[in-house]
Amino acid sequence: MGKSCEIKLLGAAPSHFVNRVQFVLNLKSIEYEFIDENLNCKSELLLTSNPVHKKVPVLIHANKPPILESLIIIEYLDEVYHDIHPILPSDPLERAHNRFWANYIDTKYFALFEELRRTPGQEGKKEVKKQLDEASELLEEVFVKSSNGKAYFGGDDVGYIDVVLGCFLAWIKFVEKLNKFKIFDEVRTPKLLEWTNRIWSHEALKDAICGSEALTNHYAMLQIKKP
Ligand SMILES: N[C@@H](CCC(=O)N[C@@H](CS)C(=O)NCC(=O)O)C(=O)O
Repeated sequence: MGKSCEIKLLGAAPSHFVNRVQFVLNLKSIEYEFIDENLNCKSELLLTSNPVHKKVPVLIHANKPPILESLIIIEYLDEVYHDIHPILPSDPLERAHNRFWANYIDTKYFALFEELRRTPGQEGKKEVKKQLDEASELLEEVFVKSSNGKAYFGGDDVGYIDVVLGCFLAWIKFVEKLNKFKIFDEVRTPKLLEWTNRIWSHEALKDAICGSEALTNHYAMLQIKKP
C-alpha cells in the first residue's frame, strides 16, 4: 500500500479488532497504509492518537483527528464509503439488532475466551467451555434468524456481524487447537460451522487475518502479562 494513501491504520496483525477494520477496508476496496505497532513499545503516534486507551486500531483519515475503537471505525468507514459494500442494514431496527449482537460478541462472547485463557487447570476450563457452548448456541440462533436461509449474517453478503465475528475466527481456531476441543461443531452449531468455512475463504478476509505463528507469540505475550 502506497505512502500517499489518505487512510492510515495503526494496528497489530494478531489483533482481531484491527483485522475487522482491515476486512471492511478490503470489502470496500479502499487503499490504506498499515502502520505496524509494537504493543510492547508503543509509538509516539499511537500514544498521542489514542491517549485514553493507548490501544489499536486507530484510523487516521486525510490527516484529520484520529478515529478510535474498532466498531466506531468500521461504522465511520461504512458512512463515508456507503456506496461500496454497505455492511450495516438500511433499516434502523435491523441496524439496532446488528449493533446489539456486535456488542454481545465484544462484551460477553470474547470475555469468555479471555476467561478461558486466564483460568488455570482442566476442571476450571471445562466450566468456562460450558458457558462458551451456550453462548455459541445462542449465536447459532442469531445466525439462523439474521441470515434468513442465506450465506451470511448480513444475508447474501458479508455484513456487520460477519465482520465482527469473522475476524475472531483465527483466534477461535487457535483456541480449539490449544485446548483440543471444538467451539463450532456439526451437532450444536451446524449452520455456524458452514458459515465459518464460507467466511474463512472470503477473498476480503484473507490478508486481514494473521498466521498461527503470530497468534502463538501474541498469546504467549498475553499469558506473561495476564491482565
Ligand atoms: N475496544 C477496543 C479494543 C482494542 C484492543 O483491545 N486492542 C488491543 C490489541 S488486541 C491493544 O491495543 N492492546 C494494547 C494494550 O492493551 O496495551 C476496540 O474495539 O478497538
